[in-house]
Amino acid sequence: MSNDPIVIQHSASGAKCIAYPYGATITSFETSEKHQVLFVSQLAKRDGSKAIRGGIPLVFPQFGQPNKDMPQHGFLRCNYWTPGKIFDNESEAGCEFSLDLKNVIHGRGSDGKWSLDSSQQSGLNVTVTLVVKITSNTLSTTCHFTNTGNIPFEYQTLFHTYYKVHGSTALQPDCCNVQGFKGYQVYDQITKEHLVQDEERIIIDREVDRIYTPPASVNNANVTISTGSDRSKVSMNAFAKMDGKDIPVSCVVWNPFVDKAKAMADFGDDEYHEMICIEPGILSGKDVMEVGQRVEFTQIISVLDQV
Ligand code: TA6
Repeated sequence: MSNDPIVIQHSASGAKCIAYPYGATITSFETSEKHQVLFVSQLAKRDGSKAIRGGIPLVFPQFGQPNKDMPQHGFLRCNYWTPGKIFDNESEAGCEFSLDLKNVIHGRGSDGKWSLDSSQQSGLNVTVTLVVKITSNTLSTTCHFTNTGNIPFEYQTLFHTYYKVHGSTALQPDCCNVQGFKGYQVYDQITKEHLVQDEERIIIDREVDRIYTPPASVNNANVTISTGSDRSKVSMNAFAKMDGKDIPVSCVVWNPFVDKAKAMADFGDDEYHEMICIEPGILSGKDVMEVGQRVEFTQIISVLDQV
């Protein structure tokens, strides 16, 4: 399988996006003002040996590794997708990537519903496409899932988005912070504590690995992220529908900080100063896709203050 990067240019605005067929992982989005939105580690592997450390890795059917027999964060980001034709018109440019589960060998696990039997068959099947679109200052990603098998399955899915924090200022609250989660339930994956987000601003002052779950009345995620000493700001809006019905979208905020940064071979020891992950996802663990059902999950990233 080719892993040559796919370069999407929006001729009308000069915006540009790069994505790899391996994992259908977007690794770069530059606005019409040449402002880079995404972070990729200098040590990231781009040779298909492991998921790319940065950009927008795709997570499905599990977040984390509840099924120990399947890779952490599932198998979308560690298999080759097929890129479709690039489109480029006055209003936007983009490309669609598709993944046929029949070609997904790595990471299905060898027990449980997702594994293959001796004839390489599985009761489970799902078709997945990723549609990437860019305009002068926005990057949108939509995953379409269809249960094309003959049994229902539980799933989680998430855009594991790494934002570049300009000027290496992720630990400076006035340069890097996230707003929009006030009133959310919070599960801290480090301390195992459950709490409610009562501060408007979230900052990075330690290893941060928290799941933010919206109150009952909220389905979509709408956050504003300050992304560096250049005073740049990004808005992120995420929403999901199952056969047209809203699905609540949670979000993970992650920064590995000192120790976790040192522990990752594909991440520079000091790179935690240069990034923040804001990851919208369907994470309840109780969401089921019945046979024939379709889920559409979208993330729209807009650069607000280009400098
Ligand atoms: O999204 C946060 C998280 O689940 C962290 O716990 C950390 O493991 C991060 O994802 C990166 O996971 P990865 O498998 O890409 O190293």
